[in-house]
Amino acid sequence: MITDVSVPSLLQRSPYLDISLSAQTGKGTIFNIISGKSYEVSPVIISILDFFKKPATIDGLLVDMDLGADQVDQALTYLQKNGLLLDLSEEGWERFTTDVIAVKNRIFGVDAYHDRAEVVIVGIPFGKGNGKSMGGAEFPFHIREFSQNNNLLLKGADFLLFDRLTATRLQPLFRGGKLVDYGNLFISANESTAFIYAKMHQVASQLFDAGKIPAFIGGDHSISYPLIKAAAEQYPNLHVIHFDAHTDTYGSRYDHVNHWGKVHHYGNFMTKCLELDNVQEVYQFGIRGFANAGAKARPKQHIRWCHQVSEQLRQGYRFDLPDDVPYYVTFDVDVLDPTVLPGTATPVAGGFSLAEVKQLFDQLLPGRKIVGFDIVEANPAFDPTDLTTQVAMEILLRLMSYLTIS
Ligand SMILES: [Mn+2]
Repeated sequence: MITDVSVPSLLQRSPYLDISLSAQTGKGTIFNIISGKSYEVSPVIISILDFFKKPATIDGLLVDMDLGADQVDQALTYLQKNGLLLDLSEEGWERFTTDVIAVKNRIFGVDAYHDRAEVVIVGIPFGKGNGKSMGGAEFPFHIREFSQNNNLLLKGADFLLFDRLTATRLQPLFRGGKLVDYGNLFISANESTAFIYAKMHQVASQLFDAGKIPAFIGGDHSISYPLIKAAAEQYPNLHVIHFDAHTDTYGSRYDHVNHWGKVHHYGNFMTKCLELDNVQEVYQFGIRGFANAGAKARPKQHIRWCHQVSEQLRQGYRFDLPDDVPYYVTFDVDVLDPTVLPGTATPVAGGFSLAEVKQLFDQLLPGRKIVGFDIVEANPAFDPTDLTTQVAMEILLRLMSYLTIS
């Protein structure tokens, strides 16, 4: 508050505002590009924002503008509360530059975000990281519509869809508001790709910091890099379980130029993850196809070929992964065979059946400390029958069933 000037706050106008002043009405309009919200304000407010174009303290403002301290106090409180003016000396000011837009058709009819939530579903409607199709951006909207159209409220009886063990594990999650739907990351067409990735990272960091388990719904696979980076900052011994037909460590001629402002893409996000010190080991399941003919594992990368895993599952082999370490799970739906899941931009023949994925989950996931997960590359543009959405929905529920909640 401005009354306490012993340590003057350093304030700056949010860089994500579109401000206009109407000569006719004399009123100003502030449009927050990040949140999509707009505010009608008096010209005084606009002058205050103008003053804070560059970082400044309020002392300067009081001298400069000849305003009453009460008036200024009110104005600054209003501007800061709405994320229009940032206090650069306050820890966590960055969170006001990002936003998640709530949705009305929340998945499974769960609550909107609140502090008691333990598992938080967040849509990341971003598809520009996939060079073949941007359709993955539609999936967070699509899966919620699917949930609503099928009246999937999952308050009780619907659990009979699943085997008893899965149903038993899911029930506590749907009680007492432990699972919430946060909405979608707000993405504006004006934003650079690098900036959008930075926002994903910020939103993920806030959730990890608050001790929540985020369940991200993509989006193409490039989104997983900022999400895993945020997880690894919170959990320095992070292990990643990666389901995919692809290793996503591919080079591209675009990597050497700043192609469309991209910092990485769907085909090399794992290269970037392996470079993170806090990512300890990465276990890849389902790798196959001609794109991987010459695949060699890098340090920390453990490739489990699809045909090899299928055979091992038949023989009842136990996969040996470390216990008592935090895991992040990234699930590219193309790990499934295209006959099971056709709706993805880069299908690869010879993938897992749904039964194999269930078996693999049951082998790998019980008792693990899963700190977050994502499901990516489901693409409604290639999914006229909704088969992909059905399967992705089942994967989402099954992954959630292994989470540890209080
Ligand atoms: Mn893939």
